[in-house]
Amino acid sequence: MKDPVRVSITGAAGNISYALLFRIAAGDMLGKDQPVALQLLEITPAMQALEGVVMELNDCAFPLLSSVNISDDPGVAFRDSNIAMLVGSKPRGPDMQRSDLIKDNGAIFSVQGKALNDNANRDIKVIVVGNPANTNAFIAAKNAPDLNPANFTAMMRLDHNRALSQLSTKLNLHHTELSKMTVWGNHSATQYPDISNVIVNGSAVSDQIDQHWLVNDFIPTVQNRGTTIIRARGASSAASAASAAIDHMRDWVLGTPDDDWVSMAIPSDGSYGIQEGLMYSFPVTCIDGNYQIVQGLDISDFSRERMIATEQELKTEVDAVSHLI
Ligand code: NAX
Repeated sequence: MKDPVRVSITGAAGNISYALLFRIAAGDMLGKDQPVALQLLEITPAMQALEGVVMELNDCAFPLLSSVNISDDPGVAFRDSNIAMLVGSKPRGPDMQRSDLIKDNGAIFSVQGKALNDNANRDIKVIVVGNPANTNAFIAAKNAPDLNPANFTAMMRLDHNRALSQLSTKLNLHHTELSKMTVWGNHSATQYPDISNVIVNGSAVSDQIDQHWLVNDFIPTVQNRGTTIIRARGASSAASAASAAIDHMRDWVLGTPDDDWVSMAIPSDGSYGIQEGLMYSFPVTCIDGNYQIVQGLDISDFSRERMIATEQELKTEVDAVSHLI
C-alpha cells in the first residue's frame, strides 16, 4: 500500500466540501490505489458541524481513508500537507458587490498563504475555490514567499465544464466527443469561453457554429451560469464545484488526456501577452505533476478583445488588495 497523501481542505463544513470530501475519500481524485489523510480546517463556530461531517466520513468505512484530523488553526491543518484545497470563504450575498467580497475574503487568504508557507510540504499543490478565486490565489501565493508561486492555482474547471456542456447540448453530441475547450481569464462574468480550437470528430467545431449564437447565447450563458444556478436553487453551485475541483487536482497530479487540454488559472508567465504574475486562466496540459501553458494558438481580434477585458478586471482586483500582499 502507498503512503497516504495529505490533503488539507478549508471550509470543510460548508456546502462544497460536503460534496467534495466523500469523493476524495472514495478515491475519485487521486486514484483507487492511493490512501488519503484528510486535514480539515474550519472557523471555530463551525467546528461542531465539522465533527458531524467527520462522523459521517468514518461511517462510510472508506478503504482509502487513512485518517481525518480537524482544526481551527491553519498551521495545524496545513502541516506537511501535499495538497491544499482552499474552499472556505464567504459566498457572495444577494446585495454584495464583488469589491465587498474581495475585501472580506482577501484577508482569509493572506493568513492561509502564510500558514502554507510555514507548514506545508515544499511541493504542495494548491487550488483556490473560494471566491474571488483568482485574486485569492494571488494573495495566498504572495504571502508564501518560500513556496514556488507556480504551486498556487485557482479553479476555472467549473467554467470549462460548463462550456463543454453548453456546446455539446447545442451540437447534440456527448461532451466527451469535444476536446480543446479553453476558458481564459478570471472566474467571473468577464471570463472568455473560447471555442476557436475545439475539435469534434477530427474537425474544428467553430465552422459549425453561427456567430450570433456564440456571442448572444453561448458566451453569456457560460459567464453567468453561477448566477443562474443561485436563482434556480437558492444556493450557489456545490456538487458541480466539488466535481470540478476534483477534476482540476486529478489532472494536475495524474496528467491530462492525450490530445486534449484543460483550463486552469495559474500565475501568468507572460504568454499570449497577459501580464506576468496575474492569476489568469490558460489552456494547459499536465504531465508528471507539472502543468504547461499550451503555446502557439492563433488569437483572433474577437478573442484578443475578450482576453484583455478579463485581464483588465484581474488587474483592478489585484490593485484593490495591495494592502494584503
Ligand atoms: P459555504 O458557506 O457553504 O461554506 C463555506 C465554509 O467556509 C463555511 O463552513 C465557513 O465556516 C468556512 N469558512 C469561512 N471562513 C473560513 C476560514 N477563514 N477558514 C476556514 N473555513 C472558513 O460556502 P460554499 O457553498 O461551500 O462555497 C465556498 C466558496 O466557494 C464561496 O466563496 C463560493 O463563492 C465559492 N465558489 C467558487 C466556485 C468556483 O468556480 N471557483 C463555484 C462555486 C462557489 O460559488
